[in-house]
Amino acid sequence: MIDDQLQQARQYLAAARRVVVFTGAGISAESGVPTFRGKDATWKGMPAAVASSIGLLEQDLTTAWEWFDYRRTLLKTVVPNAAHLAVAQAETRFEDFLVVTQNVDGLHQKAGSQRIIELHGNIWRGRGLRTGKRYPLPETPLPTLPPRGDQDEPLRPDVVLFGEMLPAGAFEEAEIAASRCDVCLVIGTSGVVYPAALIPFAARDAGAAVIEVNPESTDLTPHMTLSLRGLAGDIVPRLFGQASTSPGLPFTMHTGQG
Ligand code: BV8
Repeated sequence: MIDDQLQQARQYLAAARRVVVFTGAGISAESGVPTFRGKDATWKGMPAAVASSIGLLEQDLTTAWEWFDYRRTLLKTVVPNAAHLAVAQAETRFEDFLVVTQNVDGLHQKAGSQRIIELHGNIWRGRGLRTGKRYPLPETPLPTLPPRGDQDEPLRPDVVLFGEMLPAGAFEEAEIAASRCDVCLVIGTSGVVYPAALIPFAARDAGAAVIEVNPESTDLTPHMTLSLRGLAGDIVPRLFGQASTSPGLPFTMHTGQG
């Protein structure tokens, strides 16, 4: 079953020029990053979606930072897994290849991916509450909460919180790329957070093959061209012909050069 589906998925990729890879927390699970719906998706009794809400940030900036610095300490030692690496290595094999991620962990960059849209921001950056100026914040734990920028300006995490809009242009650029791609891979997402979850639909509605990789079925599954059951770290490398188990399928990627 999985091998037939993998074969089909590889054929879609072999014929593709433009690819969008849409990822969620599940692609980082094998690196040890907790998912949002996993068993430990609460903090100090608060559901992650509340701890990551604009409401908490406006009410209590310090507690909001305690939540994000707690996650930064968890992320300090994690490294990209085979799925992140396979995605990064596949980038140059296609005429157009774009990673659209909901993750704020920065693991796609660490794996070497170049073209990335971080729909929900990045946990390793801060942003001036007043000026909106961005600051890299590589150190964790942070010496002071909230961290400060120039003129002692308090900073906030440079992530998109529940109840606030996505960074201008990010969603639109991702939606355009999805509507132009031949294949959209949907890796490790439950597809419940909007407007991000509209990206796979934009690809499907434009006629692309939409291929899900997830150990469980999701709200997106009924709308997928193919839904491959399994872990990203196992399936994604095989999708791109690394460690392929099926002989005889000449694995040439379309690079647009005839
Ligand atoms: C907004 C950054 C305008 C912070 C995040 C329409 C309908 C319903 C609700 C809404 C709607 N429109 C807006 C809303 C409200 C809300 C929303 O979508 N709520 C949901 C919960 C119902 N959306 C918003 O607030 C958005 N803003 O709409 O602004 C507006 C403004 C005011 C009022 C209304 C509208 C902003 C949303 C962004 C929030 N920020 N992250 C942070 O990281 O803390 S979202 C965050 O949660 C992640 O970035 C990600 O997007 C989401 C988690 O989802 P997943 O990544 O999919 O992870 P999850 O744990 O759910 O699933 C993991 C999957 O992986 C599972 O399926 C599992 O089976 C699989 N898996 C596990 N292991 C593996 C695996 N897969 C492969 N391999 C494995 N090894």
